[in-house]
Amino acid sequence: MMEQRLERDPVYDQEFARAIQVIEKHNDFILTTHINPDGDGLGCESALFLALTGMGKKVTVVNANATPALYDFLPHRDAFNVETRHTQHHEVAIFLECPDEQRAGEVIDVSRGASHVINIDHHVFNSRFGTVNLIDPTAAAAGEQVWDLLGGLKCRLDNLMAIGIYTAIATDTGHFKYAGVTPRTHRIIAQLLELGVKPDYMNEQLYERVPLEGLHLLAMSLSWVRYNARHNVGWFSVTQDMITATGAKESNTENFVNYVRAVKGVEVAAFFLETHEGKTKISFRSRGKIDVSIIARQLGGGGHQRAAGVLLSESLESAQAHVLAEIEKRVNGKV
Ligand SMILES: [Mn+2]
Repeated sequence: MMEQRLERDPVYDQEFARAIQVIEKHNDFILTTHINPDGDGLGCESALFLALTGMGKKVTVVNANATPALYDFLPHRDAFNVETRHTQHHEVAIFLECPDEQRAGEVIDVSRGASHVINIDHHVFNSRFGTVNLIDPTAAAAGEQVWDLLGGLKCRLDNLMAIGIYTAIATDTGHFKYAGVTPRTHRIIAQLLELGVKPDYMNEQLYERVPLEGLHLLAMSLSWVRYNARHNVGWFSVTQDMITATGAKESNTENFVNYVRAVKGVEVAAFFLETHEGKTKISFRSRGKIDVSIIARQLGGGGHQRAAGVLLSESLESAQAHVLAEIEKRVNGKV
């Protein structure tokens, strides 16, 4: 499979200028990101919250799910509300990393919840549901786009905003290792360091606060890794029984899948989490040849070429059977 050719939206600069105008002219904002929020969406929310409130604006942050404990160091995460449906109207809604409005859950009704909708995303496929659409698949993280936006606004950039943006970029790039990383990424990181962000502090917050229960869960689940006959697809699962046995949390499984992608010869890794609601959450990782976002989208999820996911309303066994068959078809060239 060919690498997707990534291009910035040709009208990006005009849309960027419109976004600045809309933000400067209005005072009442709501921010949201996709369901099961990650470091990119949450880091952007943290930085934007600080920037906009610093400009004297009223800012409400609402996500469909709670902030994972991993991100409890983010400045102003206490301002992140969890609501299934927010009914209050705001002048401007800013969506972070949502290829379509449904990815945010049903938090905001796009047609009624706000007069202006600013859609900031770096996915290749985006439905352009905003009244302003900042779509840039050449950005390694939405954090790069938000950093540009903050630069265009009349606001003072500070260390706390820089922590949010650093978190966004670091987590979306596997700590500056993935193919999406560009000279621009490192130029932005240089600016964040100039604002006082400490790389060792960020590393400790993001990767060195693993709860012991989480480590036990990792060990238990990794002992059950399976591979296909060609050894180019690897998968494993976490069941509710394993979570009970170890005392870990579902959120501790974030990034488990990367351990299997790291195995020599593995092109696609899949991780299946049996959720407490009896659903199955699947994370896909690819080494690059296979576009796992296609597999995820076909199942109703989304993501990027090398990292994607989906939540299925079916049991672990049932999900594994057909998802693995789908991966096998893609990897071994039957499609
Ligand atoms: Mn992202």
